[in-house]
Amino acid sequence: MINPNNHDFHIIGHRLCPYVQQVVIILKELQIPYERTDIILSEKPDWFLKLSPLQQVPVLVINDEIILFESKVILEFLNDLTKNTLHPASTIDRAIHRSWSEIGSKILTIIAHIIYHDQSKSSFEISAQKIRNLLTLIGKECPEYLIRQKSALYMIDVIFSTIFRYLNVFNDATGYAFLDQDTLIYEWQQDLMKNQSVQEAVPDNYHELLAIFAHQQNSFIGTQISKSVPQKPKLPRG
Ligand SMILES: N[C@@H](CCC(=O)N[C@@H](CS)C(=O)NCC(=O)O)C(=O)O
Repeated sequence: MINPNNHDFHIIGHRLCPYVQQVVIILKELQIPYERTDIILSEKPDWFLKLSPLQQVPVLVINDEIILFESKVILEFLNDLTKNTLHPASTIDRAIHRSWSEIGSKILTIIAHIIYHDQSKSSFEISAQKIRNLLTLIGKECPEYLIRQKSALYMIDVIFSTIFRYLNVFNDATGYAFLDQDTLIYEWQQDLMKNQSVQEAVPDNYHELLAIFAHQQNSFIGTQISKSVPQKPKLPRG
């Protein structure tokens, strides 16, 4: 069994990537020491192209020799290291938990569509409505104990915290209500975003960086987020 305190963990990421955030949140939650290197996705360095089989982040490098890729695999590895503390205890609950986490993966795919492809307000709204519908479904069908406040973060919390971070920015920029207040999901969002590991998984200027990144994709949301950032910053490409 790998003891994280006796091994070097090095995460290769990108400042905004939600999948990288998930790994970083778990590393922080579990107090596993790690080193982090962020790359620019549009200018991937040669060492990264050689290292990452799918040329995507996150990649976890252990002891400069073992390469793990795909966020779910890395998260499950970290969970195994810590004796399954990121999932509920019973087998059936774990399966239910994983099923609902897949809705989170689906929402992240729609968010990527919004950032990269939705060029008009109407196409943004079609995608936003799909997210709203999925969140409403979770509020109705997902067992409450999976998302009610618990003593520690579960994997499902980690996945959804990265979603809620985006939705907060999208809401500020467009006024679109992805969630209704006074609902369980709304409370869940509020609780998760207060979490220190969730807050620290992105740079302090996340909002500005996301504005620049999304603007570079020529999408509707990019323009809206740029307008909502108080001062147009001059920051490096990301
Ligand atoms: N299924 C992958 C998805 C990771 C992913 O999409 N990463 C994006 C950044 S958020 C990436 O590296 N994209 C490569 C690129 O934009 O060239 C995982 O879960 O690790």
